[in-house]
Amino acid sequence: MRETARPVPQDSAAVWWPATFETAYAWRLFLLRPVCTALTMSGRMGDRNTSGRVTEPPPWTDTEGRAAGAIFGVFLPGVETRAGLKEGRRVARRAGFIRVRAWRVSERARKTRSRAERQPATLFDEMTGVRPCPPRFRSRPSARRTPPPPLSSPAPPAEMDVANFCSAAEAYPPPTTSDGARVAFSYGTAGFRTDGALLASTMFRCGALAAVRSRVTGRATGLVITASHNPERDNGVKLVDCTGGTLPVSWEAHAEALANADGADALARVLRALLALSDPAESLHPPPPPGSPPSPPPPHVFLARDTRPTGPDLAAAAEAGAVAIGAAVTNLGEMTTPQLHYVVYAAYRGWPRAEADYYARLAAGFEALTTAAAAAPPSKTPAPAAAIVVDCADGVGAAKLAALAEATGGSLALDLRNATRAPGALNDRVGADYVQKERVAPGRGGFDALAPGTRCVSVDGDADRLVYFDVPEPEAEGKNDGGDDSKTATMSASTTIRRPVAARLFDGDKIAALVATRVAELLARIERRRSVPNASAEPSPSGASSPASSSFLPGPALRVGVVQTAYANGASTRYVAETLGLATACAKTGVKHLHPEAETFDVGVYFEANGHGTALFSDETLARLEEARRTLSAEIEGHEDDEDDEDASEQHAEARDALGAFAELLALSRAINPAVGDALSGVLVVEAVLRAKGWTLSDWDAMYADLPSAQVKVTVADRGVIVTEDAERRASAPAAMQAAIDRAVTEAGGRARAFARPSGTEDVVRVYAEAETREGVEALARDVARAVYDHAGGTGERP
Ligand code: NG1
Ligand code: ZN
Repeated sequence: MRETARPVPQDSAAVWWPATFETAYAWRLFLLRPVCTALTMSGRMGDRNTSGRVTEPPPWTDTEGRAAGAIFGVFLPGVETRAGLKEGRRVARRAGFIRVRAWRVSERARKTRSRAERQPATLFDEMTGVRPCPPRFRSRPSARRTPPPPLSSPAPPAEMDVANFCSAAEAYPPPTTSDGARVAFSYGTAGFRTDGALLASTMFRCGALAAVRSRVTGRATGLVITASHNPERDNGVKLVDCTGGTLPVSWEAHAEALANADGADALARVLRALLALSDPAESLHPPPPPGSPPSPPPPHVFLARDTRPTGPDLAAAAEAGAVAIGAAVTNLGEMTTPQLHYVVYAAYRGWPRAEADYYARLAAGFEALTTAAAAAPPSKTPAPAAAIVVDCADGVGAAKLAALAEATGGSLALDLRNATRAPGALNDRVGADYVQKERVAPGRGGFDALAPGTRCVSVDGDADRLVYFDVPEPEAEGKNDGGDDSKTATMSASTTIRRPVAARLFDGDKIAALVATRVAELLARIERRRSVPNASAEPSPSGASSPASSSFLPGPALRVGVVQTAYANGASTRYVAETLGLATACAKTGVKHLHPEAETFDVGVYFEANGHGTALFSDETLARLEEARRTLSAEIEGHEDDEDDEDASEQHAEARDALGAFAELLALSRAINPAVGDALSGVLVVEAVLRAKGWTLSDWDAMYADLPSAQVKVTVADRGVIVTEDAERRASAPAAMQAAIDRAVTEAGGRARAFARPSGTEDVVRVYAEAETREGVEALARDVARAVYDHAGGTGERP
């Protein structure tokens, strides 16, 4: 982890001088300045285009705006006094020495890394004997005009240097198409996402956006460079808000305005407009903790990336953007998306936020969860704890899952497959998206050779999604290969992909149902209801069952809800509403929509069908649970002597049982990532719940039977022509398309349902269909795909 606690001026050099020489040395350089300037302009200072971007706008800037000779600016006495030597003087007082630092950035260096690295030391270096900065810093754009304050200083002023940013942005020109048009960027379901080679300018600008957001909210924000489940050549950026959640939807337009600003003037205009925003628009949820000053001080951006080959350069661009406008950056290197969310979440709350703290929290939660569950043993014997076989999608999750398993001290045994960094391997016929959409085992990793029923998990490229699955009896192989004819597609010289093997899938809907079931069971023990799962009860309008008056949790019953999207299988929604008696809600696709909806509940479980989700316990709920647990624990201790009284002993047993339920519920809240959906914490929670219930995968599968469903992609000329409503379950435009979909659904009959919506991460329209039979759903999906093709400008072959 490299923490740049404050902007680091790039291409810098430092040297220590005896303090007694300070004045004499500075004045000598001041007097030498005209000579040096002339030398620089004549090219004898090294690169003819050398430009200084130093402590102050130099007074001798030439007509082209270049600051020839400015490398000496740092030694001007006035500048020394104000900034450069302040630090030195402090040190000098202690040790009798001062430190002086000079900055140099060449125009060419900013354009070409390799050339910059070959650049010879300047005459200045030779004259002064100053050690040149390490080559890795040389290609970066200038940091900012003023040298950073010492580490111990208070929060930097929230002034941002738009002019410096705009000039640094010249090194990141926006891409153009082959006919010279500007590529337009739109903030999709989860940020900007496209071919990684096109993203440098967007990344640079997103760095600045994260910085501005940090300034406006007064807290650190985050930025993660990933394209999740997309192919390896793609990349993308997801912005993380200061609370640890996604960037508020209202700011997406700002992000687009910045990414698409054409030219320095437009860029400056957009930035100035953003800087004029005095509050974050949406209220921060929860409000920042009162009293303590924000740490780290704003503007500050946490940065991480997944394992894509374009990641390092794009991370450097994002960092440069944030630094150029005056923010400090903590570059965390490779991390899963949810880990970066957690870092920002923890910083917001003043919690320890190192990667090790994340593992420690999850592992401790898992241990507490399994300990609490063991105290109330399940009716059935738990399945023997064999290693869970994990498909890591050849992504960033591999190393992180290994670290998590280690943190649990062996209580979570994982057999990690597809954990390579082979070129082109990421998400290629492996990973959660592939397994969920195709309903087959990963194409690599030896999953076809596993014993039937082996517990398997697949995560996606940035490890924010997970699905469970197992492989069937060998004779079932090939029966459900989705019509895929790629029996031996070759991915690389050394890897052969076999025929897809059908998988029994446990997707996000099933995970949500499992977690919600456990929460409902624990609450029933706390609230002394004996009716969960509740097969008969009508769900109450609020989704909350009223507790018995003797509930161990004083106050109103907790409102538990499950939030899904239109892609949730109808059978799962029915199970949650009718069997569990819990509230359900449908949000638009993308965690940015599900998360806020889940926050409206005391305990909100949200999952997309693709396995992206988590469970949120509101702060008030956690405080209530903790308080009630403490009270109950004290009461139990106070009545230890009543064991002989039969009634008292029964009550005592109930109270002990409730105490165990409190402990498990609180442990659950710690084992799960509270900031966003997380495959790593998802594995912990699913394992703990299965162990607590003593369930095998078949028990879990028996919860409800999915309705047959199908997903198809249709390509159209402009997917923007489709406008959706009703949480994307219908299209308000094109009207003829929706009318045709309605006809197809009616024809399919029964519990059939279908919709079409433009993807926010790929240039396709996604069609979803669900019906009572497999034949019915295939026909429905085909008819809806045709409706899209015919009425929304389909391209290529008609479905
Ligand atoms: P799009 O491409 O907008 O459907 C996909 C997933 C989302 C979400 C995002 C972010 C489906 C149907 N859609 O969005 O749920 O995970 O990617 O990665 O799976
Ligand atoms: Zn993902």
